[in-house]
Amino acid sequence: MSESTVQEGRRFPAPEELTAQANVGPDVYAEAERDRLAFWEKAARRLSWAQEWDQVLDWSNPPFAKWFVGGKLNIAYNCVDRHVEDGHGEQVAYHWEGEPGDTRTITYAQLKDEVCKAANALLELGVQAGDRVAIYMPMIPEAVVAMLACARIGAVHMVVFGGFSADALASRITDSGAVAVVTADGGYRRGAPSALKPAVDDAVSRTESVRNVLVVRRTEQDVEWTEGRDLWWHDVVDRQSTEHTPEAFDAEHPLYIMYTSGTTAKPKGILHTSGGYLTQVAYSHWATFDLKPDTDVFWTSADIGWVTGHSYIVYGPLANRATSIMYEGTPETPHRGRWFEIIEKYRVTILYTAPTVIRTFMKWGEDIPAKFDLSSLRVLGSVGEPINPEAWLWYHQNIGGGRCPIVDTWWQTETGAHMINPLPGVTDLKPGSAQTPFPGISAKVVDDEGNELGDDTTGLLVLTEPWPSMLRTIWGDDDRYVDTYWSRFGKEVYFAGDGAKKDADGDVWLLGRVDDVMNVSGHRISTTEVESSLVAHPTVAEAAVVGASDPTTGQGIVAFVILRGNAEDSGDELVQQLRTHVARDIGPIAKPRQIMVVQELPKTRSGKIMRRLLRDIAENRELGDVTTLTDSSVMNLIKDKLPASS
Ligand code: 6R9
Repeated sequence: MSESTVQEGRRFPAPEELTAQANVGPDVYAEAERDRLAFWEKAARRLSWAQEWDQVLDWSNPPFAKWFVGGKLNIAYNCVDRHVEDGHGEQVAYHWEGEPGDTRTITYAQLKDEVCKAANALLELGVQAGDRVAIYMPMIPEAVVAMLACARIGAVHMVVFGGFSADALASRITDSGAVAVVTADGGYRRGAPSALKPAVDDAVSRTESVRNVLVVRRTEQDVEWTEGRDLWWHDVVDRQSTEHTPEAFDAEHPLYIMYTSGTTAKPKGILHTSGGYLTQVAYSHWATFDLKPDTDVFWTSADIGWVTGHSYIVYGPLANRATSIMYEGTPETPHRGRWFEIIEKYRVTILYTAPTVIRTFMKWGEDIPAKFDLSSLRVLGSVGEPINPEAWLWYHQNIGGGRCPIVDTWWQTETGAHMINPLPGVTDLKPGSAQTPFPGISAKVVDDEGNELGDDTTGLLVLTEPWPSMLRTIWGDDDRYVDTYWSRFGKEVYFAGDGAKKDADGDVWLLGRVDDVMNVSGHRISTTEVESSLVAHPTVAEAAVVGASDPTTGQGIVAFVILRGNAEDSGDELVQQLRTHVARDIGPIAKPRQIMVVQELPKTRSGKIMRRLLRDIAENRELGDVTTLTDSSVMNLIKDKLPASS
């Protein structure tokens, strides 16, 4: 590797050619500072409104915000129809690449027809504005069509990542009260068809609200069929009219629910609404990536089951009339150069991915990207966790050819859109730092009392002003919304749950979660959720889970379990059983990397498990302060159980 250490103060200035033509210049910060609401109002005017708002922001009842009060718009019309009306119907919306190598090209005109047909189909099934629709799909175009069809008729979509288990799907269906599920027989993963329909059958059988299951045929696997409930997408959608007149909905009409892990075992249904959400995702997509709709080919590598997919595969890019790539499968199928092949084939200009992927590419070696022509790339993005300077430099050099700015974007499911990130034609980049609050966003680093910190002092990240794409509540649980995000420092300060520091230049460095939420490959998983799953296994009495740093996935899940008195410790066999159990319960991404069977867990006198010590063990460190333990000998007991290698 050419560079292995980051030199203090090393900067990467914005490339001159980019600066000269950038969508936004340095003045944008001052403009937003002068009048934050006028700034967001101008951003909202980039959309097409059926009725203009009377008030930009109503913050009279914090933390319950209303943006663009009185305004009306249709989200799908903004993402699709208006581009067709403007004469861009022939422009490609998505170059879709299936994992086995099949491809589809979908223009804006075609997308409009498909969305209208799907909207008509949902209406025929009795889905009404405000109803929730679960979407459990592989990365195929119908997933986007289903989302937009919901938005078009004012139904609230609730996408569940296809890698989640039947249990996870069932609890989300129950919590949201979904009336329909859109799914597929399966999708392709790692070179083989992977079924989805069985999980839907299992989940729906345990819920009350679902009337219909709409199934896209993708893998042609055999599926079980429940007459009267299950319908093939091609039977119901294909025969519909391509005409559907979009109705304008209130700016605060709910658009979607996305579940995310919190500090308790019960995931939170983050609710996003329409006008403010689309305003900020569209504006941020245009500004952060310097998106030029006529020439760029944009690729967000996420799954649409995550917020990154919602905001930057679907809503942002479509609102900006981007041409995007959508890829179904994994980076190593059928070979480790697959992504680079896609970049070369479609002349991708902007790539948005996660540090965990970059680190995987690093592991595989720089000779793989070197075999492909990546010269079309001009801007690179990162999201999901802090990008270590090492990975930043590798990304910059080996994928960006040393010429592409990297925008490291800090944001959350809750924030809906980018919140802290450099702008490619403006900011002198600093590897490892997300740097600057987005124009119109106010972020601070504070101590436990809420006092602002600077000069490299570690504290908590807070957002001090509401923003258009903020979550509006937790579905069905306003109290939890207030408690989780808006109570630590009062009702007008958003507590993000991330540790951070500001350096002497005022640049923000994100330091990971401060709560019991792990970040595995950029995915949030709660320690409590995994603990609950382990304890639900008949052999386990007690479990403690920590996120230990992992060179590839950021954090890896390490579990410590105490067995029930009558359970036999069969060693490896039991550990494998437990790992599989968690994977089945929550999803493969929650499968612990390591499980250690122990006699005791380290606890404070008040009975709180000392995760810090367990993390020391999991990361092979010297133990920290053990003085608050009830019994410090338990740590020796645990250490005795460690594999000899560590
Ligand atoms: C978009 C997304 C949110 C959590 C967030 C933080 C971490 C995301 C980051 C980052 C440092 C970045 N995170 N982006 N940390 N730098 N650029 O990932 O949403 O799945 O809700 O996760 O991810 O800890 O609080 P979500």
